[in-house]
Amino acid sequence: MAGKSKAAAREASGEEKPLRHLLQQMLLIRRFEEKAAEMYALGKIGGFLHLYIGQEAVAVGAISTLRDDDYVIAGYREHGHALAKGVEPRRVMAELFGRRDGVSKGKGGSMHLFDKAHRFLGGHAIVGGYPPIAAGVGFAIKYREEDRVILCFFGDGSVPQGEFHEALNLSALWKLPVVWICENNRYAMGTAVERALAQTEIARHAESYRIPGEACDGMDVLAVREAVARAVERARCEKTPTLLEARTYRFRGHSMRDPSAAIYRTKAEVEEEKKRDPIAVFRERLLREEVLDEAEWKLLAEEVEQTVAEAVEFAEASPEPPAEWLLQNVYHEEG
Ligand SMILES: Cc1ncc(C[n+]2csc(CCOP(=O)(O)OP(=O)(O)O)c2C)c(N)n1
Ligand SMILES: [Mg+2]
Repeated sequence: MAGKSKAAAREASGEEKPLRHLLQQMLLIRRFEEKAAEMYALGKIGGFLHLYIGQEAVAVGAISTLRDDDYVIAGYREHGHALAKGVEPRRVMAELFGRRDGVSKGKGGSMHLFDKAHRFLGGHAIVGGYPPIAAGVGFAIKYREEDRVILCFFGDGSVPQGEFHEALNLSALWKLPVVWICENNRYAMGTAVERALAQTEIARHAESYRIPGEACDGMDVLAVREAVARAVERARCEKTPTLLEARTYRFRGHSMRDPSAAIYRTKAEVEEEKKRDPIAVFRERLLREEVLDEAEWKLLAEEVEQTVAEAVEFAEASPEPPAEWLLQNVYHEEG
């Protein structure tokens, strides 16, 4: 096809994960979270629940560049990152339900997903609190002379925080294989970036640490993938960290407790941003470029629905954690 894009050509050559897989992963995250919202409303999920809806292209595009033995660390809006890293949807749903088969044995909940087997290092609730952990993981990788990398995802709300800058500085100074990925969705709860940052072009904070910095369209899964692939290569081969800024938007409230009729942004703004829906845009593109047809889309969507339904069934059937588990794994224990 004369009209086929470079992306379709690369898929045909088998160089990269199929484009359809990226679409399916984004859709899985979307449907998984819509279902989680429903379960929250029914009272089956307690505590906080921060949905990633609108931002799916960032986690999916970025994590598609990794090897299985690479690491990911993220904040509290991390269901999407966990699913993209290969954590089983049913074990994530069971965690949201607070059940014993959840990834964190039902003791973590939505903000504390953790799965050692998939090198998924959380799920962290403290804004700006975990970039130092990412730097530490980068240090361990280097110390052990491995060639793995860690992707550290955080919101624009981490950028004004001190620990973030300390971690960035050390990663540059010690040449650590960390890729810093800021998901700039323009707000930290109700605070717009312009009210929190003196330098609102977040990628330019890299200049202070003399590392590469780059902004990309966080609503375009392929743009994210390309920017992250370059950064991962640099981290793996040269141990050079990069600061990436993925410009994105969350379609829902800050958390399930934040009314969607929020006063810090207008309805018109949200509606405008929804036109850039990363899933709808990518689906249209794949149809147009004949990477996918309507029948394949239907099949893909059905598979996703089934996975989500099965995740809920699994979570419902999983028992509550026993009371004796309360004090276990509070400090590090093997097993
Ligand atoms: C150190 C700290 N201060 C305040 C909070 C309360 N808090 C929770 S989420 C949030 C906003 C963070 O926004 P951002 O980093 O942009 O992430 P987003 O929610 O947009 O994904 C704040 C201030 C917190 N969790 N940790
Ligand atoms: Mg934000």
